Amino acid sequence: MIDRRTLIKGAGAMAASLGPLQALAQTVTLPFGNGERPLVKYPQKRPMIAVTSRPPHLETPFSVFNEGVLTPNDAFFVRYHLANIPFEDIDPETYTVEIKGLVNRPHKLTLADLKRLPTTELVAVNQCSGNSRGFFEPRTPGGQLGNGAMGNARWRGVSLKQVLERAGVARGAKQVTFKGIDGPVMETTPGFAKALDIEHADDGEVMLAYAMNGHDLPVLNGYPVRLVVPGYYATYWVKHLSEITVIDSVFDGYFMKNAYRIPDNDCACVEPGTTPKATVPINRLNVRSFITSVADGGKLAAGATTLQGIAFDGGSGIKEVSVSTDDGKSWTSATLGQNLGKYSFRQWTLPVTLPAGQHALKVRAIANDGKTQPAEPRWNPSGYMRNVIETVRVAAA
Ligand SMILES: Nc1nc2c(c(=O)[nH]1)N[C@H]1C(S)=C(S)[C@@H](COP(=O)(O)O)O[C@H]1N2
Ligand SMILES: [Mo]
Repeated sequence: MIDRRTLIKGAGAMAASLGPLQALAQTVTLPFGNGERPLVKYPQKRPMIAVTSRPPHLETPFSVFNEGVLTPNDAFFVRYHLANIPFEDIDPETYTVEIKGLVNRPHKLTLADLKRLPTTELVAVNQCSGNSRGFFEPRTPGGQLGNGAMGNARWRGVSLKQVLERAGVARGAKQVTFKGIDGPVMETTPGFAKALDIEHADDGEVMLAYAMNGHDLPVLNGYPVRLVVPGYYATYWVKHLSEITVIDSVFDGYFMKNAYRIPDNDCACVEPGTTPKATVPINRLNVRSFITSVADGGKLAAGATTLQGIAFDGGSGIKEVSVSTDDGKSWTSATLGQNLGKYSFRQWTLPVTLPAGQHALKVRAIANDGKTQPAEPRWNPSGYMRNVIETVRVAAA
């Protein structure tokens, strides 16, 4: 059960902390130009890498991804677009999600109503479209993120299909839009709303999640309920979900029509510095893999060592992970860890022997749909969807 007093206290502390940040003395340096970032402490979070403070935008320190295949709630990254986030108004007893528009029975669901509906659960990666943007060359505008704007959690809630069925979708439905309680500070700024095609919304996997890794969602990750869109970029995972609207057209809100769009081609890329001719809304995650057991520029003991990391894609699942310890000249298959489902991080390990000296380690994943990672980085004007084969330079001594 929700401890209401704890929450209200948490929300109050949250509101207070949204003023001046509680900056810690430590900083981290991400491996690109102007990469120095302060570590900050927010309620319910361990020290996190600060990207911006108003609204809060926090990146997960990368070493967290080596701790386990699920990202702990207190280390999960945070991103908001608009600065008016009424945390202090969130009361689990009065909170509602409204379902309206082209439905036969428009109504509001309380959190208790939602929790009475059949439960669904899955593990899925929530990754920001701009994760790793800081590595783009030439640079693109937006948060200059390292690789920590992603996380993998076990989500529990109610399928959107269930909620739509109970409301009774009327004829002519084309899309479903989603809005949270946060909004712009100035009325002229567009609100944050997203849309999915009705078939996608009704696929039985898109979820109204009220739990994450067995606990309530942290306030900053969308308490008390958020949308989970497995396999899709985080921009669709609307937090503090409060309005679901079925519409008979393609939604033309700013965050669908103008922002979060990618070049309309197979690579979602264009010649660096150029503008795409046509764009589409960003959608499925591409395949990525990382070494997590040692950081770029790190040190290892010479001799036998076991490399470890993660791989994931947009929902076909990981078929194979290969590792190179000689800058891409030769590759060896890694051992895959437990399969937590096709939307989850998949852990991998590989024992290697590294003689004393400098080594360029690389990791590459192949997904079940046959897609793999490019050897050269791809570019688009928004700095989205980086998935180049990553290189980690280490010194063995
Ligand atoms: N209500 C609300 N939901 C939102 C956003 C937002 O600004 N407001 N940003 C989206 C984007 S772009 C990202 S990357 C994810 C981040 O989810 P997280 O903060 O739980 O990590 O939330 C998504 N959902
Ligand atoms: Mo994002």
